[in-house]
Amino acid sequence: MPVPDADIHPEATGPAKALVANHQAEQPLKFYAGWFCPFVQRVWLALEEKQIPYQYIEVNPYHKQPSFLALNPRGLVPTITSPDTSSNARPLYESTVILEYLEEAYPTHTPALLPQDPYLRARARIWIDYVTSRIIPAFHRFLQHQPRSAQGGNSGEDELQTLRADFLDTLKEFTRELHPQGPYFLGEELSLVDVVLAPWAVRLWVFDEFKGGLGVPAPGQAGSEEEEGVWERWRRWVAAVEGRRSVRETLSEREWYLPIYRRYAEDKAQSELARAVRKGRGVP
Ligand SMILES: N[C@@H](CCC(=O)N[C@@H](CS)C(=O)NCC(=O)O)C(=O)O
Repeated sequence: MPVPDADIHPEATGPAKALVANHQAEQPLKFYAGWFCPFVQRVWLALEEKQIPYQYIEVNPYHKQPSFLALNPRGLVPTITSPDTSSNARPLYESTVILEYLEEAYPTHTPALLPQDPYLRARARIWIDYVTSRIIPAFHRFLQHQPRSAQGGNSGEDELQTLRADFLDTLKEFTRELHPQGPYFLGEELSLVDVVLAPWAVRLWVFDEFKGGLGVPAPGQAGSEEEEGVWERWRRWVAAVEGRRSVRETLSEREWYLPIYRRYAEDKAQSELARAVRKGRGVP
C-alpha cells in the first residue's frame, strides 16, 4: 500500500526545473533523484560543482518500483549508475558514498571537494560524519517533536525548547570548527563538509514555519562575546552557501516542500528517516 508520503509533487519546480530539463539527455552516469530530497541535493551539488555530465531521472522513492529496487535494495534516492568498461550499469547509493566516489572517479573534474593533504582529508571526514550522525538527527528530533497531552504545566513547550537548544548546540559545535575567515568550512573553497550540510541549511525555514522559530539569536542578543562570534560566523557560512549557484539552482519552489515538511512537523511522515528518528535511531 502506498504511504502518504507517496503523494509528493511529481517533479521539480522553480530553478531546479530548468536544471532537470537541461539534464534529460542520455549520459553514462545516471542520477536517480527526487527533487525534494536533501540527500539527493548533496550529490546534485557535487555533480554541478564539478560539472560532471549526468542524466537526471526523477524517482518517487515512496513508490518502490521493482526496477528501482534492483538498483538499490533499500529503494532510496539518491542512487546513481555508472558504466563499467563493457557499458554495464553499476549502481551505487548512500549520498556520502556517492560523493566520495565522484571525487575518485572524476579526478580531473574540478574543484576537488576534499583536500589533498591526508590529515585535512581525515579531518573533513570527521565533520562530514558529524553532520550526518549528529546535526541531521537533532534537526529531525526538533522538527518531528509533538507536544504530549500535558498533565498540568507546559511540558510540550519545555520539551520543544530542549530539542531546539540541542539542535542549536550541534550547529554551534560545527561552527566552532569552521575556518575563522572562511567563508566555507575549510576556507575560501567549498568542500564536501559544506556540501553535506548545505541542503539542511537552506531548509531551516521549516522551523519558522512549523516550530515557532529556529532560535538562532539575532545579532547582539547571543548573551556572550564568544557566542556572538559563533553565531556571526554561522550566519556568514549560511550566506555563502545560500549564495552558491549550485545550491540556488538545485532548489524547487518552497510551496511544494511545504506539504512534505508539514508531515514531518506533525510527525506523520512515513519515510525511513522519519521512522528512524521516531524510534530514537539516527539517519538510516
Ligand atoms: N542514508 C541515505 C538516506 C537517503 C534517504 O533517506 N532518501 C529519502 C528521500 S530524502 C528516501 O529515498 N526515502 C524513501 C523512504 O524512506 O522509503 C543517503 O545518505 O543517501
